[in-house]
Amino acid sequence: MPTNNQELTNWVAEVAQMTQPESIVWCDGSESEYDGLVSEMLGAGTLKTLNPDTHPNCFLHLSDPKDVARVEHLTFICTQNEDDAGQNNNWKPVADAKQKMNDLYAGCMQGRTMYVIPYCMGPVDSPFSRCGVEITDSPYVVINMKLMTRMGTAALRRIEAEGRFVRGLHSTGELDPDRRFIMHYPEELSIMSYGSGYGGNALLGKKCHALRIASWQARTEGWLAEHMLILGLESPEGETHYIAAAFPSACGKTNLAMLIPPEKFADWKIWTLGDDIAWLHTDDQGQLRAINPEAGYFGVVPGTNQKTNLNAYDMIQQNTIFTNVGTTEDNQPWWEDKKVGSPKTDWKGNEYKEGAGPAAHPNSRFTVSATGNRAYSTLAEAPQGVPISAIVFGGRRRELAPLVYQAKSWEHGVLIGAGVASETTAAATGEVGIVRRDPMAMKPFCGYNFADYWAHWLSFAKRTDTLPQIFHVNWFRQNEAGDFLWPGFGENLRVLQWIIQRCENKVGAKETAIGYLPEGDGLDVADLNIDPQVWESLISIDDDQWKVEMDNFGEYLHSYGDRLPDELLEQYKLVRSALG
Ligand code: GTP
Ligand code: SPV
Ligand code: MN
Repeated sequence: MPTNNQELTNWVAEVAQMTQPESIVWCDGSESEYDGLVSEMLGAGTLKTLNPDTHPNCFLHLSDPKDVARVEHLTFICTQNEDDAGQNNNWKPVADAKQKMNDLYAGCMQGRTMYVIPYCMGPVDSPFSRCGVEITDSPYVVINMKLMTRMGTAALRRIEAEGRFVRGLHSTGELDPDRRFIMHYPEELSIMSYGSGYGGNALLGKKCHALRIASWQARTEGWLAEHMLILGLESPEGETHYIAAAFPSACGKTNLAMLIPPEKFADWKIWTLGDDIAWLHTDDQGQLRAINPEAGYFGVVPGTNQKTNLNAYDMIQQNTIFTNVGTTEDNQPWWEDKKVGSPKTDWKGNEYKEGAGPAAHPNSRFTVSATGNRAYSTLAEAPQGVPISAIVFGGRRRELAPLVYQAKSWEHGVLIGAGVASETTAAATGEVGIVRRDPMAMKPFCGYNFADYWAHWLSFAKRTDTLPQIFHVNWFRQNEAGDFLWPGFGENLRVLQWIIQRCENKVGAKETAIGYLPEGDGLDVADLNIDPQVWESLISIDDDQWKVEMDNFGEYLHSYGDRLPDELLEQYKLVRSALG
């Protein structure tokens, strides 16, 4: 065995005995290993080459049509006490869950290769990074992990030095939704996944490790693991502020993290640190700092075009794995709102027929190394991370939530985060467009009881008095015809500028029951020609609607019973009574 770590050696042997693979491959993370796996998959037909002239080194993978998104109803947190998982999670007793999974795993890799993938979430030389090992029988998982994480020999050396790692076992199984589970055992830092090859269910370093398991670890160790992008906003004077923002799945994180400023602000610059996950800690000066545990992007394809996200559009012209998009006549990838070309085949590999559904699945994805992004920040690899000036929560709300507002304090900001609600999207199976509560955009990803999680967030006020300001944004207000009221994308820069100006006390705001909102020309939109009435509706609140919202939110909070922190309830009462 190519490691001196006895625990890892034993575990690999145990898993092999249970799953009976034909062979075992220890992944070193090299380019040649990646190329070899790609060739094998091309030979097996599980990967197809895209047009090498227009899209060099790009490949298409089509999933089983019943395996195209996260499956929240089949995802479990397994703890000794049910209350530790909380009502925000599905729970199973540890022993029952293991029994179920071991039954599924018995002999499941017969005739297949078992890959052992050591990986590091975060820069390999950062004290804030954490390692894991994923065992899988899917070469698709290996090539995606190669692009998404620091994977291979360097990670294995760190595991050997540290002597600890998160264990993740994955098998594609039969892709039968009735034999599909994603189990987490936070008390022993392990994950078991069976029956899905889709991103969040199968790339165990991502949501399973870097959010569900890491959030648990973070609570015990005094840091935060969040569903957040990290960006740097550089002013024309060359000053950069870092912002971390949590929006639910398919609600705009990748797009914001790669934003290109509109012409009027062409001398401003956005740098991408991360597009999905942030690990936050306070340094010895009390400054909150963030690292991105990932090294690549698993991004939503539909909607990506030269106007909405030129950085992403250009990035995915080469060295990219596309999952579940359509193709054009000349074998280029195609998706809805690409604005160039037209589809010949759809995401099921059939001939595209107009009116018979989209060519690309609404949750089709690109996988690409972060180094392909021309706006990738040089500090994305910094072991100490970047200092965070502002934390932003957001959701997809066609009504109610204004374009932007600011919390009155850290504690009030935690209440705002806990109050996030958003319309469901195609990132998870189930109905789309239903508003549901999604605190801190972590409903599907918090590995423990939300009441304890909010208490953990609140506890940061006692660690330091230099915490970031907290904001809430909503890019998705619509009129009755379903048109977006705010242009979004690049124009979101204006909101980021307001946020930083508020952090520096450089612009006034109007105080309302829910927080501070823009006033006058404090948020610069004069040249956007937004109807004044529409603008007013974007930066004001409807007290009656908000009373209903807060009453619903209050019921939700109370459903957490005695574990709910008193401080959160106090904050809630302040806002509710201010609404009258
Ligand atoms: P996950 O990877 O699932 O966590 O998603 P995400 O939060 O990174 O979302 P992403 O940036 O991929 O955006 C999801 C969808 O929302 C895409 O189809 C985007 O085109 C669209 N979108 C992003 N930003 C905006 C915006 O400012 N306005 C509007 N109208 N749509 C947006
Ligand atoms: C999300 O659903 O929030 C994603 C994609 O970022 S997945 O990796 O599938 O979770
Ligand atoms: Mn996500």
